[in-house]
Amino acid sequence: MTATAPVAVSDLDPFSTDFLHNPYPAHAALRDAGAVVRLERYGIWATARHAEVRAALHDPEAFCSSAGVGMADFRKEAPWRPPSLLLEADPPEHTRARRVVAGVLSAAAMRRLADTFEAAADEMVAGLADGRTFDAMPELAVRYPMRVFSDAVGLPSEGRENLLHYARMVFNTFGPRNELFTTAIAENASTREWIMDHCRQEKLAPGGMGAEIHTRAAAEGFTPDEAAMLVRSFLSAGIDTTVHGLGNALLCLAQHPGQFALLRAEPDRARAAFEEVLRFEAPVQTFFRTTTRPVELGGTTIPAGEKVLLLLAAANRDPRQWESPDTFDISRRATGQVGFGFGIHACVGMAMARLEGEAVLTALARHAAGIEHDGPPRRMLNNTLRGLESLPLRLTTPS
Ligand code: OVM
Repeated sequence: MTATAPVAVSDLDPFSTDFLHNPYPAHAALRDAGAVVRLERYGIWATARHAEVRAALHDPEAFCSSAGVGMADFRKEAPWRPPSLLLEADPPEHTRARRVVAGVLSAAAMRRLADTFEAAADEMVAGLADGRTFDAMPELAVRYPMRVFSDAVGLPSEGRENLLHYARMVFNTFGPRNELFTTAIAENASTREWIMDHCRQEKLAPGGMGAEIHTRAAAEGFTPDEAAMLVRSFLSAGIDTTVHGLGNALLCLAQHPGQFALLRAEPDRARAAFEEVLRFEAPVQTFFRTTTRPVELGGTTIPAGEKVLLLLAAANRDPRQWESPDTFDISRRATGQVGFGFGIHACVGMAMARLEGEAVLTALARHAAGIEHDGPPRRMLNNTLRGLESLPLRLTTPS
């Protein structure tokens, strides 16, 4: 091309209350505005299309993570906590950290956890499937990962609620310094202390995944403090993501009874159904990258040192990629959804997340004849996570 194409601009704020309540119409507007859009309000770039989100995630050299994967640019402002050795790192450092954590979350490790995870889901769902009304957020979507994940990591029973407070804070801090961000970091000194304290080897039960991180990290040459930082990644990313994955699954199934009927008829669909939930209502909506050099994306050249917002949840509904993207359809092939990201930073815990999703959906298919709302769901607003605070449900029983 001889002439430079004009840059698409938008005044949308992807972190405003309205946007967070219902992002989907604005996602469509951003996708249609251009492959890459300049968000004037923040002086950043954004892409809401599947091909460009994937392309950026596929090129970690040009779209780096070490300057932070939120809006803040670590090259210009001090991060609010020491950067993650995993999430906020580039190769070759990232590669070493990833090797340690991936070893702990291997397919073999998941096979060892499967029976326990399935039994816990079965027991928990059976206890709720008696026709009474319950709030599915605290009583299932929160309770299940709080038990199985924390047990697997080897955390003590006392103080586990700190995991929820901490994750909510971490995911809010990927956004701009809006009210969600500032409130999140304001009064959480004791939560941060509890988390950092429980990253230490002495606090983690022998045989658990946390202890195994310490063993594997030492073998890779990491210091005990660095090993603790890798456990911090577990405690940051392991709970709230699955809480809202499960909550969003329950919401989708309550709102699409025909789809739950399909799942109930064939419980083997549980894994595919959970993947479709992650496509349709991605718990992690966005991540940022930072350009390391001038780089072309979707026909636009983004200069070096720029923040680029990747709207994962918008890519998951891009009609250029998906047929009837706004239809929740557990029969579709949702593989290729980018709710777990893509490339070298793709969710390292995704096998565990899928195990949890499959276990809970299988238990629902087994124990419930129907999933019915019993009051309006209430949204939890977060700069990064999409999920609910409250979800009043009733599980009807097979007659
Ligand atoms: C980390 C971390 C924190 C939040 C999310 C995440 C989705 C990772 O501390 O490494 O991945």
